[in-house]
Amino acid sequence: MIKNVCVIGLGYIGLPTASMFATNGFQVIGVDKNENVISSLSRGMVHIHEPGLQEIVTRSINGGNLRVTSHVEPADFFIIAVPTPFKHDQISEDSPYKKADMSFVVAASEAIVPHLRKGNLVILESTSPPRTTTDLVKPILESSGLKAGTDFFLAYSPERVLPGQILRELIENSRVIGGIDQRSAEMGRDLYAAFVKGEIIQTTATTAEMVKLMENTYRDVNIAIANEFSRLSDRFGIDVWEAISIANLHPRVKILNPGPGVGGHCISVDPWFLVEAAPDITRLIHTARNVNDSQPEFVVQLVRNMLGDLKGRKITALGLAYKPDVDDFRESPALEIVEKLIALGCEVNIFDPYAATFQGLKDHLKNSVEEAAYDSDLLLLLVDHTEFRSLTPQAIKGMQGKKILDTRHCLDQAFWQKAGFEISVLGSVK
Ligand code: SAJ
Repeated sequence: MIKNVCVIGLGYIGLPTASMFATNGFQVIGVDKNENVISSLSRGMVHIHEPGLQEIVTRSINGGNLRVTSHVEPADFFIIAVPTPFKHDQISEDSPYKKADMSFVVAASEAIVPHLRKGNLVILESTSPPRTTTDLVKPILESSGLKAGTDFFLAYSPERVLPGQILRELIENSRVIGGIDQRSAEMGRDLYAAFVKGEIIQTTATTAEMVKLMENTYRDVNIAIANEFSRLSDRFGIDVWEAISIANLHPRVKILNPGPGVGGHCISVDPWFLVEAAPDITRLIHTARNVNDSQPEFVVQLVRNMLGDLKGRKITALGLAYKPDVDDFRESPALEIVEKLIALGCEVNIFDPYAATFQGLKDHLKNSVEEAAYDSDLLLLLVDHTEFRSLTPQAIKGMQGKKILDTRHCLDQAFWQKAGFEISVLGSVK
């Protein structure tokens, strides 16, 4: 008999996951409380830019295996893939770290309660603080009168896919299934085996939650050290990129890239879940977050070094997304830098080829590099989108000043110097 899967949250993870199940033998109900998302998906239009996603969603909907709606419906399996942002409270002396906003997970769990039946499996995929599955989700689901591990089953399975290659990684990556008991983990393994070709590892729910947080925290700490190396290189007048490439020849060293900061909805958020859960034993993680969060201010200082007083200066910002070739602007350091420069009185013109869906900064967003560069004093490269790698002097000939600050080590410094530009690269400002 065909089984039903109800996926709650049709964002970057929920929608690709729903489509995967729909094209692998399941009947899928996709739920999102955002009416705009439901109405555009009902017309077959995907609201997210992700290679291959539009095709697989169209196939799922046209084939009758994926239906979208704004309310949870009964199913054999429930998958929660809603966001877990942090609360946007300012960090202060009384509250020195950012705190997780679990309201979407709570709302999704509560929405399942009236539909929960014996034999169901509920899986939480949203990145969550340790013990969320057992201490937050389980009691809510048990308010139905059914008992977890006896009447219904419950597991945590983190998504670990990279935006830009989500569909491939959903299939190929290894998958962790953490059950509140062994039966729950086994049921989760059997479910994901429908499309996962990578290894499926079973463990406890809390271990799986920690695995996810550890992966992203590991990357955050490593980017923080790269950013600190770039500041040290500035201090000592060397090129951090050359130093990193030489250090990385060592067989046990793999230093990541410094940059304008760490953005996105994952790496810049998840380490806070550990700091909030155990502030007394997470000094290193907390410091790494602070280092990466202060990188946009460091970039503003580099701009100041090149231009002097910033008031009234015209700046061309190339890139607004949190990383190359995505249309995701959440926690983007590029966006933060632009906002800081505007607040300091600069006239900032922005071009980002992925900004069509971006709400805001309308007066500043331009339609081409040429338009954004016209009359400007400095070109500030903030995101290494593929198309910026082939930037030419011709495209920015309308600039008034001939200054470039490349925060991503994306442009060929010698080439631009030869073309008559004063070009500085973050980490090699001599
Ligand atoms: N960044 C640097 N230097 C680097 C690498 C990245 O400054 O060397 C910056 C990027 O520009 C970006 C941010 O870090 O602003 C994060 O980008 P990313 O590509 O490192 O990661 P995400 O956030 O797109 O995806 C991560 C991935 N996690 C790991 O690589 C451990 C992905 O596998 C996860 O599924 C995803 O988080 C998630 O959803 O948690």
